[in-house]
Amino acid sequence: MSFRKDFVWGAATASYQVEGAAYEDGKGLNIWDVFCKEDGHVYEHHTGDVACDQYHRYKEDVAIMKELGLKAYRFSVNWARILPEGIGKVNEKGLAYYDNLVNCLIENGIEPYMTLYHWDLPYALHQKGGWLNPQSPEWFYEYAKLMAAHFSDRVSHFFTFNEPQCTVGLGYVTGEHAPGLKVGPYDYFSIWHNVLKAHGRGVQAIREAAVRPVEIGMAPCGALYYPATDSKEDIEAARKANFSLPEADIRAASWDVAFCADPVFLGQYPEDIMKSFGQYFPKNAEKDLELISQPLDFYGQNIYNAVPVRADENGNPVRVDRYPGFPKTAIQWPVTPEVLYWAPKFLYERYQKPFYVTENGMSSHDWVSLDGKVHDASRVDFMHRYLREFKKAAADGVDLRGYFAWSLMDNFEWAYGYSERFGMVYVDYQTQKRTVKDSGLFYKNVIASNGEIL
Ligand code: GBH
Repeated sequence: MSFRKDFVWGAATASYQVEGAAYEDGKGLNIWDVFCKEDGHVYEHHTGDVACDQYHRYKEDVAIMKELGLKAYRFSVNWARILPEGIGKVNEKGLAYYDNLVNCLIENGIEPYMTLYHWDLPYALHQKGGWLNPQSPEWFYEYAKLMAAHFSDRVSHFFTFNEPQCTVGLGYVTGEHAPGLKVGPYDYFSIWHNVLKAHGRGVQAIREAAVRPVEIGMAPCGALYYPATDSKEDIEAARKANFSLPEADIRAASWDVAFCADPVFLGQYPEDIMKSFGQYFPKNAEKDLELISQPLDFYGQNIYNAVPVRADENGNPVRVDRYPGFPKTAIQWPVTPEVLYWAPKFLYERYQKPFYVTENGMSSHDWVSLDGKVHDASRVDFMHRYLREFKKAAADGVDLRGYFAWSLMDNFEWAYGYSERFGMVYVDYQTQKRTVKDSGLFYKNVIASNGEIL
């Protein structure tokens, strides 16, 4: 068996990473606007002020998507463009931008997949304590309701949060991402819980306000594991590793897949999390689990790489060292195609929902060659290898619905600024000229054959 006939081949981006127009048309500030201006956070003081200027160039970008044959575009909404203060007064020009984008996508036969939160919290809400404020789920409810009421006539797929793990783990623990804080365990678990409550309130808001039936999900990330060999024991150890805490440390907790997905899909926090950290949770947190586990329509996961594990004599997972010279991408992430077979399989088994890979891709230090083209041979090979493994998961009966390449185009890679390029389309930031890379052309053929060429 291969990919379904209606399989969704897409590409993803996020508002702060591509839009630019940071100070235009009534947009309010968000935490990244501020974070990038403070010393020491982002590579060479880069900012998303202009980024790929998609705000002004969306028509050109949609034309490229059409040329590639994309079925869907997963983009995110810059909350402060819609609600400059995060709540309250609506900025009509912000709504107009997304109206234009959504309409343009639909006119070109590309389905909009809308993410409500990809890390750009309105700064006005940060000043009220951001995700630490117990009111934050209600702020998100208001915003989500507005978005669903306005867009659900044309948008039928919504994501509440992109990678809540990074919001909390990088924004509030390591401080690598905005707002750049390093909180202690009491705040950490409150923030985590508030974000999950906000997700639940967001789902309720979308269902209440939607004018048509819509599908709602999330796009989490997390540390993933695959078996080092095909032995039963190693497979079982890998299954265990994917849903348990490797060590009782809040940094590790942030990347525990089950810490986010169990409450959201199964209505409970994992036992090992509660055992190690229960004392830090807000009082009566379990009362909110019904809210947090609002029924969802699909399971999405951003997948980049994974760690090989084997079973020890008790069947517990042990990391296996990679051999010297193991392939890695420019940003130093290992190349592990087998994750696109094992992760969908393990996640589908546990959460039993139609499955999307909501992001997958790699960075390489591409440039325009003398022939005017961009020959990103490593990315072509990466996509080929990963997608072949993904196809095996389809053959194995995992209910695969879609795949979103990260990213459509090179963009602002957070703390790395523009120094890492993840796109299938090259962006010259000096001229804003776009060039489809070899990987874009490869993906076009994958899509045209519905994966048969893999
Ligand atoms: C995604 O983040 C983002 O959604 C996107 O905006 C970004 O541009 C893109 O990927 C590329 O970075 O191995 O346990 O230490 C992915 C961020 C970074 C999340 C590594 C998991 C470490 C988990 N990922 N991280 S672990």
